[in-house]
Amino acid sequence: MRAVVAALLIALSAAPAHAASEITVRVDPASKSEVGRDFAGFSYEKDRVGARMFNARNAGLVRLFRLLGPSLLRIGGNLVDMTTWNPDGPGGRAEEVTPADVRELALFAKATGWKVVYGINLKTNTPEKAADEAEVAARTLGGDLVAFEIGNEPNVYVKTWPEYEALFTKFADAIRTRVPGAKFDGPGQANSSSWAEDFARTQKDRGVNILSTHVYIAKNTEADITKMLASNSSGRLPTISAAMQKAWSANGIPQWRVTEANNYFHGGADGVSNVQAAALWSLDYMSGVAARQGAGINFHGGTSTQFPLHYSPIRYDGLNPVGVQAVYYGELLWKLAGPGAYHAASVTGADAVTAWGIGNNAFVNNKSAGAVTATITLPAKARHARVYVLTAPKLDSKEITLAGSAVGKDGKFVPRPKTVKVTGTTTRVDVPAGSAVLVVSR
Ligand code: BDP
Repeated sequence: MRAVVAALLIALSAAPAHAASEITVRVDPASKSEVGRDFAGFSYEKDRVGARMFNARNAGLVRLFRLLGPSLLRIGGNLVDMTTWNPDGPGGRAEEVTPADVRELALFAKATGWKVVYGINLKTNTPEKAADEAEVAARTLGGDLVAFEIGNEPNVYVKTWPEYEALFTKFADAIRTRVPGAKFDGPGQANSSSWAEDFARTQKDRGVNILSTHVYIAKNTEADITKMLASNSSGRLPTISAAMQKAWSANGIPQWRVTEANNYFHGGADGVSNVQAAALWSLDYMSGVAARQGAGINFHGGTSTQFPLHYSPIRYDGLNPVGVQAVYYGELLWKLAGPGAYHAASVTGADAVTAWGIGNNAFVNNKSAGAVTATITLPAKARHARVYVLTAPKLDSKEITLAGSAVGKDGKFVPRPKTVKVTGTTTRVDVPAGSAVLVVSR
């Protein structure tokens, strides 16, 4: 597979345009999972709350969130365990969070329609301070608070499950005394699901509403377009998704979710994490999680004081958005199809092409070097379909458009999807090389 993709990528850089090859896509009418409105979300570092990145007056950012949402904003990251709670501080300082900062976040949630998973420091905190912050967050965010998350990727600094269970219980118990009925997500391990089953079994009756994990492909020293495009069918992502599905379904937790993810950790790599190939990668990743009945992915982004976040869906200059990039386009194409039932699909006639359906809509993700013409069988009959093409001149290009439109830093998006005929359940669409197509039927 990897060799095939590599060969195709080499061919792409030199290839003259040749005739599209014919492929067949059959979307399975049966479905085991529902894709909700909040499937494609974001994850940000906690220090952005004190820095006031999230405020309802940040008009461009509000619009960029609204275009993708309403969805779920998870606040956490490495910085959650370096940010302290100051109940008496004036606010507006990145290193601490105050009640006034939480108020700004709550107004941002209202303005965008997004809900919040609120991370609380575990590594350098006390249960009492955690509970104090949780009480203010619960009161201020109200119904927009989905869950508390305690610490970030605790398997990085806590060695064993029993040690973590004791620590989590101490913090969660303290929070429960101040916030009766508090909801939690966890265990949110980095690139592992080894505690998921224990966590689900022991916490299922203790307010856990999201069984969570974080999955990146690998460290950014490994960043590579060919490997990135192959990572959804081999490696960590499929293995961890399968384990999460198992732990979730065996224990009756309301949902399992990848609460933080992106392609390569340590901020990703320029030229890999933020180019067209990353948009196509993010689509396959979302499809893989939905196929395993996952409730969604929070793609990590924004800015960090640790390293530049090349993979960020939105690009920033300080606190202000200056544009969107690859993963945002992947999330936007995904969002244009839903919500609805997830359908697997079979593809014949091409190697590096994947496909799936949401509702009576179909995705064809062509990672190959050649254009294809796909004859698609939808789950149900329709008459017409709008066709959204997510494309760029090359797989390593940043010049991405969706249905002929870029997304502006102010959220301006003027898609011009083409209309095609659907005969019964069948339609035909052209999918350029290195592009994804969404067919929205009517
Ligand atoms: C994750 C951390 C996040 C980092 C990211 C990265 O939670 O804070 O920004 O890795 O290394 O593990 O890119």
